[in-house]
Amino acid sequence: MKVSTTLLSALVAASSVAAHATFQEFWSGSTDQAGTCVRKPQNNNPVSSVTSADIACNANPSASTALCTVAAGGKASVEMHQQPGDRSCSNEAIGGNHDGPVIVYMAKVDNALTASATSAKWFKVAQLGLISKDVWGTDSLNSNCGKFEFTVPSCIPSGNYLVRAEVIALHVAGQLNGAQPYVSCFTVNVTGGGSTQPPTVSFPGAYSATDPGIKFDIYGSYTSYTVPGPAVFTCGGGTGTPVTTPQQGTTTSTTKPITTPTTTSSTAANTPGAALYQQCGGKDWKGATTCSSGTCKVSNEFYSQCLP
Ligand SMILES: *[C@@H]1O[C@H](CO)[C@@H](O)[C@H](O)[C@H]1NC(C)=O
Ligand SMILES: [Cu+2]
Repeated sequence: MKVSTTLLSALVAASSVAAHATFQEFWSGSTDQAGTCVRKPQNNNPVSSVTSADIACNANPSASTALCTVAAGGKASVEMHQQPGDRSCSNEAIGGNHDGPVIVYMAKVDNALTASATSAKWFKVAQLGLISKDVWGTDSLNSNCGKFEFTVPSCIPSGNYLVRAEVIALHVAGQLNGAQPYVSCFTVNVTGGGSTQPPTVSFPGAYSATDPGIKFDIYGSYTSYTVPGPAVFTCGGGTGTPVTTPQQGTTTSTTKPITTPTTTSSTAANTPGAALYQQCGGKDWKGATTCSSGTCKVSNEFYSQCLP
């Protein structure tokens, strides 16, 4: 069945409301800082485009009033959930078909509580793109109660930083401007650092709408995925790690081991059916194929949706 692009966009937009998500919480090592140092986005919608000002730290987020302390060379985690304040591990961190990379950047600033997101100079500290066939960084979030762990580079100077956490959901990214960025920034103070200034990029600026990792047909045939933006900065690593995640390769050393994501298949096995407006079929779809509400209707080869 052939549907117009406009209709498909409308269907996908309607389908994804319940599956949207926000990075909300922060961990310094194994210490839960909850939402104390987040510039919290107003809602769980994606940023409108990868070239808008909102791509830096989302659209008019609330001010952060505290700094989370992290040690240079130590671990930190950002945590994503679909709904405000809901940290339940039985709910997917980011739902349904919202597959894509997880990326973390940092930017040195004078005062993280007041720093301008669009003036900040960012370097990438971690990323997790395509892990293996049909397994993405977002599946790692869903296997880890929304958490994504990264290492704060040991050589960067002590002081205030913005941490920028991002998921780029790719379920409509085959269309120009179809990629859905979910971005939150956190305000942190790095202690015990060094004296290396990483090379930096700006947001907006680091991404373009036609980057291979932004305009990407997730339903096509591919064996690798190029995470957008610069290489991951590593102390003493010069050029950093390759941006392309090999399909069967190990992930960057900055990410925690991935438990085998079983979320999608277990969803299919354990739930009576997809909710209204959610996906219920399509090529390579592994989730529920029946609807708990509405009727599963084919939109196109790649997408069926529960409609009233
Ligand atoms: C950041 O950490 C340093 C080192 O512990 C400390 O001296 C400084 O006061 C902290 N800055 C803020 C703004 O908390
Ligand atoms: Cu969505």
